This record gives sequence, C-alpha cells and structure tokens, in this order.
Amino acid sequence: MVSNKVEKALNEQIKIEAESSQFYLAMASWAETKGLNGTALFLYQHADEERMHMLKLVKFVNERGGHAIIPALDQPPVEFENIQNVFQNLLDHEVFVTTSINKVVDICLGEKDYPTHNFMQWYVAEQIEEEALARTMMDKINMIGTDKGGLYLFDRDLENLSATPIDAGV
Ligand code: OFO
Repeated sequence: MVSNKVEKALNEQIKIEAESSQFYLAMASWAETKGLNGTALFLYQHADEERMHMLKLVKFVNERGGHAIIPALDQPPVEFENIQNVFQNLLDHEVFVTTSINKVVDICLGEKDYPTHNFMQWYVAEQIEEEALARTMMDKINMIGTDKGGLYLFDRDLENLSATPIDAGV
C-alpha cells in the first residue's frame, strides 16, 4: 500500500511523463512540417516512450492500492525557432525530469517505502540514458551549426537510429 504522500508524488510524476510525451509530440510534428523526417521519427518514438513511462506509473500506483489520476495537460509549444532550439528544449526538459524523479525517490526514502523506491530505480537508470542521449544530440547539433549538408546527414542518422523498435520496459 502506498502512503498518501508517495501516491501524490507518483501522481505528479504521471503528469510530468504525460506532459513530456505531449512536448515531444509537438516537437515531432514541427520537425515533420520542416521536412526533417528523421528528427520527426526520433521524436515521435520518444513521445511514445514517455507515454509508456506514464503508463508504467499508472499501473504501479493502482497495483499498490492507490488511485492513478489521469491529468489534464497544457498545450505544448507549436513553433520552435530551429532544430538547435528543439534539442536544447529536449535536453533541458530531461534534466527537469531527472530532478523530479530524484524528488520522488527522496520522498520514498522519507516514507520508508522500499518497494516504490525499488520501482523508481528503473526511472533513475532511464534518466541517465536519456540525458546522455540528449547531450550527444546537442553536441552534434552544435558541431553542425548552420551547415545544411551536416544537418541533412544528422537527420538521416536519426532516421536509421529510430528504425530500432522502442522498449520502455512496460
Ligand atoms: Fe524522458 O523522461 Fe520519462 O522518465
């Protein structure tokens, strides 16, 4: 059974994962309209992964005798300045998510809720990977700068990378 405090923290995290999914979906749609098909594919998949992160939490909360609340979501941005701006937003957002997950872990320890603490370790590990991936993307994008040929190759690489099916561990 989860305590009220842990249940509240998990429900807040459900909202953050859902918002992440919407945010990346908005980025994907923007990229697709700019002809950046590889980038769009990568972001569509990333949006799906975030939805899986949300679902995994929903199921866990209900399994542990709580009630997972499906939240209302804010409208994500429609326009992005450029591809640099998209990946900077992605990196900043992942850093924000990591902070939020660490807070949930902290609450679990405070409440001596070891099963939820154990469950949250999957998210801790996932964030290490996601932040690293977002940083690598940002480094590449910074290296390319305004070089159109470089951008073309970057987008094509993302298309190949995204051909691998996702595994969100649900
Ligand atoms: Fe990329 O964040 Fe979920 O956990």
